[in-house]
Amino acid sequence: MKYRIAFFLWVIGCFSFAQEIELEPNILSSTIAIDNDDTKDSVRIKASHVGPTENQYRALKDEFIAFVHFGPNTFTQKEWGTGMEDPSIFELKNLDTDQWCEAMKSAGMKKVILTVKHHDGFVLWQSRYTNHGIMSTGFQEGKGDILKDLSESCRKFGLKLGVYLSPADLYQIENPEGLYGNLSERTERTIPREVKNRPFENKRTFNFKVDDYNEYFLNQLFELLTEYGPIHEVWFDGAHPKTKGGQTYDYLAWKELIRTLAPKAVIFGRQDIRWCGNESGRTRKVEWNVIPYEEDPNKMNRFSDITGEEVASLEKIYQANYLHYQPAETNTSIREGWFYRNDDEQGVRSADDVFDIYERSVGGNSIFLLNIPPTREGVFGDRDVQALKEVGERIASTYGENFLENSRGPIEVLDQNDSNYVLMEKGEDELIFEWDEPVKINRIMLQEAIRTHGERASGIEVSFWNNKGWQLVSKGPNIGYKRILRFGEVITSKIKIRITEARLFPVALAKVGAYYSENHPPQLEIERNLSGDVKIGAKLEDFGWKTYEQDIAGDLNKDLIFRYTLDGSDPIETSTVYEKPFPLQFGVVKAAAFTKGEKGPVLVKEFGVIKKEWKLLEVSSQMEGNEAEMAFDSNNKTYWKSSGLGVGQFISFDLAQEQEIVGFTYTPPLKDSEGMIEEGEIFVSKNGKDWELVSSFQFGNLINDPTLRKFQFPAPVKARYIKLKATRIAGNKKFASIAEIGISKQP
Ligand code: FUL
Repeated sequence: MKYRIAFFLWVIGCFSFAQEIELEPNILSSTIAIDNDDTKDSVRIKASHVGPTENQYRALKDEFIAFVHFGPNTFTQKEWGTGMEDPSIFELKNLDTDQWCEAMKSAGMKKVILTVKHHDGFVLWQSRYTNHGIMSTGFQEGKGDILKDLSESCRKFGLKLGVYLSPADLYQIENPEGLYGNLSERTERTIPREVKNRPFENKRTFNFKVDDYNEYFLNQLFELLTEYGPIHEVWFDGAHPKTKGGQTYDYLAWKELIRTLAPKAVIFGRQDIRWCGNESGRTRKVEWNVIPYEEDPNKMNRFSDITGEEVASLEKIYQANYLHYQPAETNTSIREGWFYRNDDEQGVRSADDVFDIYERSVGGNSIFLLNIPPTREGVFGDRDVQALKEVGERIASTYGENFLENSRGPIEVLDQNDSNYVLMEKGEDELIFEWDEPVKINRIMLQEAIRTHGERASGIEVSFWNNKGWQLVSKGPNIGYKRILRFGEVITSKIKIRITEARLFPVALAKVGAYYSENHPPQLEIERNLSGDVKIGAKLEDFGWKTYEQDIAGDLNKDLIFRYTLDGSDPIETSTVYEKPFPLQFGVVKAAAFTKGEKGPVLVKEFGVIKKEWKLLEVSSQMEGNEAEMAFDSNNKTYWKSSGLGVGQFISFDLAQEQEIVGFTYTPPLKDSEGMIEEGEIFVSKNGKDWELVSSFQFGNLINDPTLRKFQFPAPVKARYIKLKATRIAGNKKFASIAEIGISKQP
């Protein structure tokens, strides 16, 4: 029953006022309308009374879930199909959905969403309503059903199941009898449409006034939601490679069907769950899940993507007509691409990277949806399986032990019951936890009681007791479902959590945890730019698809320090700390990463003379986009490539001044094995005209190991001009190429 409550609001400045609004205390609504006479303060109060539905809450609690993109694209190695693919290209011979589930379970995932139909329109289940799918392939003589196998494996492994059913449908657009945009009338239709000899066990029927494509879509939804066990998420993608005939979607009819047949399912891309706005796994710095709407989202038929950084700040919600609870799903792929292509060129994210995204997304008030695309053999690839396993181990080893459980602190936030909470009033906004023995921690996790009090905290601080006083270790912008704060390791016997600001007090804290994440010093990368400045950093993984910011040396491991030497000795605990790029004429840099008590591998890098003033003298030939200057631009990724046949090709350049040199280095292009110089000759000159052969050289195994090679001259020589001529190309390939050439001097 509703009753009136008075909220006494303290407004910035020194006056207060009271306002009465009708809200049910502690029974939240997932949508609240803003009225004409609402003020900024009453809007803030309303925003603090918007909370998740039971389904949304369960979806949030799943935290880490899987996406599986599988279909004709897996075989054509494309990201988007055309809809014109012959189903026989889907040459699946074996399928092991148990292996998928085992790998997902090992990562700690709770749900899996399969692309039962991607934009190409090919279906992975035995639909009664199309032949464009698994039924027209050789897989199990056309009798196979990937969703059925997956649903059985999910039951076996205790995973929830979801379906991605693409509204865009190229097969239905392109084929002459296709239903998409065929300009058919909206008439009364009964769902499911009967199909001879294919009765449904579920006898429910629905009547909707819809056109052909919407009927097709509803019929397929009916199959998916009644014949594969409980479905926990229905994923509607917003992308459309093509549209036709002004086709619209009767989402309100789809929704009625879903709510009836899958009462536990959340709907993605419509009002239940929203896209995070990118595909790279990035979570906004502040993610509020109370979203401003112009219209009532419960009645809307069309939803636009919510993108940009500021989507639900106070300024935005003050302008809303409706406030609606809608958590974000942070989505990305473990591979470079949503579909599997191959194992040699397609990169796989490291466990470090996935764990970083996990902590930011789950610990940033959102759900983490990670895609793992199966191979053409119907399994998850080895590298993917390994990364998932490592991530699971990392999550379990970090979050498996909550040090606060052995502390003295309020039981309401320490027990396993998320209905218990501590109310933190303004002015009484601190919680203190104490241990008998000091503990070592570098993560704090906080959760608000969003089901009863919504998301309110808008400023949090964590401090630890350093035996003299309180020392601040971390701040956060909000909490909501969950906030994970990461900081450098502290050893302490007391911590304090403070709510510094809130959209409304009291803030209800449901859970607090303190954890330790074991970090290992990473491998390093040392680079020098054209001007001679040396930069040392953690080696970024070679993942070239939609990365956001790989953060191995940042937030993920706040204790990381890089130390280096320039005298040839190995870096130790007291060596120079790397703080910013430093100039180096030439010489050897040795560096290693240190975290508390551990030293990473030592990286040694030798630099020749600075190339800033070098000039090209002559080149035998060059390809457009692979010009000769790229051979000495201090960038390994760009390279010179001849346009003429490799043997006999040469490049010569001016070092800007005469100097004594002792050798040279050759780096072949990393990703182009076309012109690796296996044998050649080096000449020097003092005037750029008369050349003297210094030596011939030879490098082996370049194609398999395309890394820097070093050549020492028989004796030091004085030179201003250098010429390198290729006399043999690795693998007898066509051209000659150089990613980087360096000139060495006597240290
Ligand atoms: C996008 C699609 O176009 C991609 O192929 C993929 O399915 C991704 C999850 O959503 O909109």
